Amino acid sequence: MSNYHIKHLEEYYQVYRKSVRNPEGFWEEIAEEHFLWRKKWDKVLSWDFSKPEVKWFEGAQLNITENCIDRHLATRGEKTAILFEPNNPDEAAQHITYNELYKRVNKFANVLKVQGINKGDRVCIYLPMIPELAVSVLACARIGAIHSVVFAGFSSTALSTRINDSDCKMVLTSDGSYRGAKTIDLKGIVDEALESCPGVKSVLVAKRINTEINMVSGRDAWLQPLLDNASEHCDAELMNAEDPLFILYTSGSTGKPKGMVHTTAGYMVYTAYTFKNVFQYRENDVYWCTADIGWITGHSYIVYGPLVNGATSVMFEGVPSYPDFGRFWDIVQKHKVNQFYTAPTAIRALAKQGAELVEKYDLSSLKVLGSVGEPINEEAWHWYNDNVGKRNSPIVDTWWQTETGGIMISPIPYSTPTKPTYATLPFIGIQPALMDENGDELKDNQVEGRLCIKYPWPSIARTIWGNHQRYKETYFSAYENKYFTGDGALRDEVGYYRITGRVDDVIIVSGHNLGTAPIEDAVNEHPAVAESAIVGFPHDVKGSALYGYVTLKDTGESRDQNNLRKEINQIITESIGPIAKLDKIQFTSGLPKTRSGKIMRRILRKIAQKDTANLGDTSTLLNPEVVQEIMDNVL
Ligand code: 7RM
Repeated sequence: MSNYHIKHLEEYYQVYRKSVRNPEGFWEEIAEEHFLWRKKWDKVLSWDFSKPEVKWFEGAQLNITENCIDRHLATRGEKTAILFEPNNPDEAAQHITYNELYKRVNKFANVLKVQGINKGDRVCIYLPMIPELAVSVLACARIGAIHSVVFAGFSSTALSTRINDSDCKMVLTSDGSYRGAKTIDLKGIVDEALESCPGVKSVLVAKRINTEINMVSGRDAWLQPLLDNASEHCDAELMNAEDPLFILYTSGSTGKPKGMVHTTAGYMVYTAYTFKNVFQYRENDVYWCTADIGWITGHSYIVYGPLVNGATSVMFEGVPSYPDFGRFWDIVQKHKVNQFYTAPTAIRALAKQGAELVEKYDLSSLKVLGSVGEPINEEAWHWYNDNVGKRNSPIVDTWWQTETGGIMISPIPYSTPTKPTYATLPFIGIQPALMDENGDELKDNQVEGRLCIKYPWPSIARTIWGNHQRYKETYFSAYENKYFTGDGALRDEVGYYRITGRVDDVIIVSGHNLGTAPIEDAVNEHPAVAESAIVGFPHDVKGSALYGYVTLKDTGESRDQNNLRKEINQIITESIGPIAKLDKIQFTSGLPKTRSGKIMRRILRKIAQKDTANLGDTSTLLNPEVVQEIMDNVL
């Protein structure tokens, strides 16, 4: 028996040691027992970080959709694969069984084929969180087309840049989308984008909001009639282990977005194995990840990881605030969700609304709570633990990246004792290293440095689409023979990791290296504070000084801002020390965020440094309007 399902801490340590002593033997055993291969591999791993080149399970042949769907039909055909919860709570949820998913994916795959899509072609998917999104992702994988999902909140410019970068031949979209009480004209955005995308030959349109839209003849077609005419069977294309499965764009700190390329076999093995263990998924559990499939979290932990394990995965179309801020808990109660996975930004937004909205619902089905996307600050961690988990469901703070494909540092719930704000221990097979300023590895515990990974894992992105040189420079050039994550981290006395944020967030004040996360934690302890972001700005004496942007809770009372400033600095002094006091505190109605909920400290830093000539592209932000407000009131 391999170690597919880890159930206690000693087992974790034992399996971890095995995975590090003999990575190839370890992953070979996992791969052997839990997946459907058309042909086994000739070689488990070959790698060279100096090129860089990584290959897993070379020589193997498979199709990931046979692992996600076909092989479950005999035992789980009538089990719900995707549980679709619509934006409007009065619309019925859809329980899409594995049998139905098989038919829908195969029909869709046949439509793609008829439309001239072949193995290796790129297909851009610009769809809201409706079943067609998951189905189309799998349909591409069925025929070996490379999907490039673009989050359907991105603008037409962002969309056309991504379509052109990877030469997509086709775009899949819908007439529009629901977002809370609003509708969004997705097809209009696609039309605008395609004015500058000559390579796109066809657009297939799903009906969702039933509005009149413009259809370009010879290019656009409604999806449903094509599906109605398609056969329910489509042979799965035989894919090589290292054939690309998808491209997913992630923004860099400079330059155009990077199309991270993930390949087939390693990605499948790693997302499936992490899903099983990090969420301790058991047959008949209902698992819900609130991310959008437009992000890596949705790819790996709504679609592929859960389905490879034969799980029931909830897919939610709406937003946490509609019809009110109790919606998440309403869904947990309604579908008896067992594992719930969300982002710190959502937790903070819900915490701001108070605990009453949580208490109305029965959340007793919950067994595991997940967090991803940003460092989870101490206050949010406790709020989540106390009010959602009732101190009864372990929180898995999962650190990973688009580039890593799967979860890299995380507790294993019910095994690893958790610690607020710590992602805790490396997952099985992951070999982290903390590096100092001179490029040397810090080997002890109780150190802080830049986080690297020393050894390949199966789901590492293999390249940046069309730009291998940039891939090498971004990830493999800072430290010899190591993958550099771009994050800072500290390791405590027992070897637990805490991610302190992107390293460009590290601020050196009077020679002291300060991570922003712990200071933000202190600021957020103030009862009137909802959220905060801290950046550095140049200072004559200290080199850098700290600038805090703070949003307040909507408590109705107006407070004297100077008193608030004093109180906030008093808390910082008590919890970190006077060195970390903020020189400037600006109160603002919101913080600029990416559409996946990460605070854009880069913009805040430029404003604090009065360097606003070069703010870069703010159009892809969730709330570009706050940028002007913040600039107008800068201190
Ligand atoms: C999964 C995802 C990656 C960046 C990463 C970090 C930050 C993600 C955590 C986190 C602290 C976490 N992919 N990050 N998870 N920081 N604790 N648990 O978010 O490509 O969109 O972002 O997100 O800075 O480098 S991503």
